[in-house]
Amino acid sequence: VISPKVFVEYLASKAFRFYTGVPCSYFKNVIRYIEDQHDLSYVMAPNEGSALGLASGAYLGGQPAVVMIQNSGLGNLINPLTSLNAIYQVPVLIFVSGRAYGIADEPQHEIMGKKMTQLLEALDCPYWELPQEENALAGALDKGIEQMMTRKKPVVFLVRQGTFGAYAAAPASSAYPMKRIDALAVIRECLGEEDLIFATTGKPSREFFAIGDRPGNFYMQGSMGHIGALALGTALARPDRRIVVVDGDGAFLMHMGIVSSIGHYGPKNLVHLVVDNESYETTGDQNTTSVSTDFEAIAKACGYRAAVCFKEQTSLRQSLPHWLRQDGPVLVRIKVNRQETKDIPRITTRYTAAQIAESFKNFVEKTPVPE
Ligand SMILES: Cc1ncc(C[n+]2csc(CCOP(=O)(O)OP(=O)(O)O)c2C)c(N)n1
Ligand SMILES: [Mg+2]
Repeated sequence: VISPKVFVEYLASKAFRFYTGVPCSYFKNVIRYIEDQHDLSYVMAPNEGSALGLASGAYLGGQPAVVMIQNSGLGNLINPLTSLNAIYQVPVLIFVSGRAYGIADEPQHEIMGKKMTQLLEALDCPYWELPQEENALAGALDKGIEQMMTRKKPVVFLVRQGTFGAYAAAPASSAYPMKRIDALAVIRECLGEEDLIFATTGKPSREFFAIGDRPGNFYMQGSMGHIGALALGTALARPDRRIVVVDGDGAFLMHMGIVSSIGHYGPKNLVHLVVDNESYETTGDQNTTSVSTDFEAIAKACGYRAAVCFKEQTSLRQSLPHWLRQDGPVLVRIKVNRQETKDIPRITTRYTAAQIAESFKNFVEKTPVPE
């Protein structure tokens, strides 16, 4: 086990003071440690490709930089890796967590966990496993950094589960009275029987499943940030069915461009809910940038017919049925706190991902496509 302090201090001694990424729970304590250091910065990136862009810009600005991501986000990073860093010869030190890498894990991680080393090889990207013992750390990092500088390209360290030890940071506080699961319960109460629901990646979909599974719920397991696109596709294919998206702030920010597409095509049958805790709660409660971003203004500027925000349960319960029946697209931002709900079951204990898609599609097909 490597202490976050030892890891970060060693990197800082090699001039790495600029860190960026999208969180994985494997890096939870490292991110907290960096955020607590006055002379280091952790820059929140909306997605992994942006993280590599940010780190590359820092390098051009004279600051060598580190990217920390989950392996699920390797897909997002490949575009700048191949068409920016490789050809412009911009070195960046990248740490990639190994979900489903040599361990049993959730199905959404399986393919990437098995194939990521082959992917890195295909991309001519040098990679090593990060040692799990502190006494091997300096040697391994030195070798990687040396290769990165001489070859003038990004190098990757794969990080196994449990590599980093504990770091006790003060928990982030939040003044909003509602818990995420309570907001989800209100949403569940207000749904019509025929409504089609798309619930976002991570704990929001797990909690929504726990509150009360119903036909017509699509639970996104991986593919973070793409729930809006999925819902827009179904909304356009089935203008006769009401589509309700249950998004998270981190996921909404990840591929926010889809908001412009939703606004542009303007499906009347789509309501976009964002359960906003200003956090990537699922991966260990790291801050997102949502605190400083006006989602309602963005939605309206992109062509949504209305955008509203609720901060407590009573008004949400009173008004949500109205907004769910309005002509869309409508954005409903729901501010919730960062309190964790323990022991939420995994959806995969009941359904495979393929079963989720199949039963959803069957539910849609119960009513024929209108002429
Ligand atoms: C491309 C990608 N990057 C990172 C992750 C890891 N991940 C899973 S859920 C999650 C946080 C989601 O945050 P948000 O949408 O705000 O939901 P919350 O957990 O806060 O309710 C992250 C970072 C992932 N699954 N996919
Ligand atoms: Mg969140």
